[in-house]
Amino acid sequence: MSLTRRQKWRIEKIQAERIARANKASDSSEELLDDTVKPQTGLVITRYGQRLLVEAESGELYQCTGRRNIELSVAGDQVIFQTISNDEGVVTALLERDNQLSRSQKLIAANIDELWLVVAIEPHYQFELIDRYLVVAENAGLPINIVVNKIELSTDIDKVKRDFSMYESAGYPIHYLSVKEQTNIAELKALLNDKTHIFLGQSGVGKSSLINELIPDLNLRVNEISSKSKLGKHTTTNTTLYHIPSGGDLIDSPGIREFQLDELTDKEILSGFREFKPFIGLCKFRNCAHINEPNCAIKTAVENGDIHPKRYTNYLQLISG
Ligand SMILES: Nc1nc2c(ncn2[C@@H]2O[C@H](COP(=O)(O)OP(=O)(O)OP(=O)(O)O)[C@@H](O)[C@H]2O)c(=O)[nH]1
Ligand SMILES: [Mg+2]
Ligand SMILES: [Zn+2]
Repeated sequence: MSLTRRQKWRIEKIQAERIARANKASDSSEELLDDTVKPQTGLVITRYGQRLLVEAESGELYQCTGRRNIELSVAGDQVIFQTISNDEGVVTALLERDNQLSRSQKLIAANIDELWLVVAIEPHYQFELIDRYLVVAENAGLPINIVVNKIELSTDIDKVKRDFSMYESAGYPIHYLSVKEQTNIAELKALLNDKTHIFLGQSGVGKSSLINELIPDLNLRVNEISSKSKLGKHTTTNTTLYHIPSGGDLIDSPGIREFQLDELTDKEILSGFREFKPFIGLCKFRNCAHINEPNCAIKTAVENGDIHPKRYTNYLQLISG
């Protein structure tokens, strides 16, 4: 049903009134906005509820609130803000994002160049969880790497490598490392320059440990953030961006808990299996779910060895769960 011109006009009028009201009833901090203070661009370092920690181009950090009528921003966002004191400000605009990563409709971070899915020997990686993370990451359209941490705890590294061969043949670079024993840390470090990288993965796999290892003075930086925001000791409950002194940014994120599993749609799941892509649209039935249908191009690809059989069973498991 299309809207009549009159309906459209009404909707626009209501929206304009809402925005005007939101501007009027703005935060008390906003009333402190001084027209003589020049707006500047900033980078969102982290978000605590409704508050943002914003870094000015000078490197100074400001605790900010956002104007009510602008979309909430997250780590990695570029914003326009105005200072209201020597460590506080108000965000007045959100700049356009290159990309954004969300889970269950909740925004995690923005303007990311590469995603690193971290798994470990302990807590032991689970394929279903890996595939869920990959589906989320693929749907954000980001380049993805897989890190297998704590390899020194493995008694059968060949088995681990066999387990990850299906991800390798799907095109994901796999990095085996141990933060504890410094295995392959230098190699990883060399891959992280001059871009924004996000570390994602189950709680306890060592994302923060790895970031600490990659940024030697991070403890300083963590203290700096927590003393500024006055929110006590840093724990990974907030997605936070850190600068590598030699260039590049790392975003640490909290690991998910069981009850936070994403509700994935069949469409998202299908586009989350990147090696299926060349075969989609080639099945006999246009609405093929690639389960029991005859002449299914995905199943044929599995039989021909173009898709790893374990990846296909993982797909079936996700789609039926
Ligand atoms: N044995 C071993 N333990 C490690 C290694 N890397 C990290 N750990 C330990 O794993 C535990 C969890 O590490 P964290 O860095 O807090 O894990 P995280 O992924 O940031 O977890 P969340 O913040 O809860 O999502 C800590 O006790 C680390 O010391 C490793 O290579 N080997
Ligand atoms: Mg952590
Ligand atoms: Zn099919």
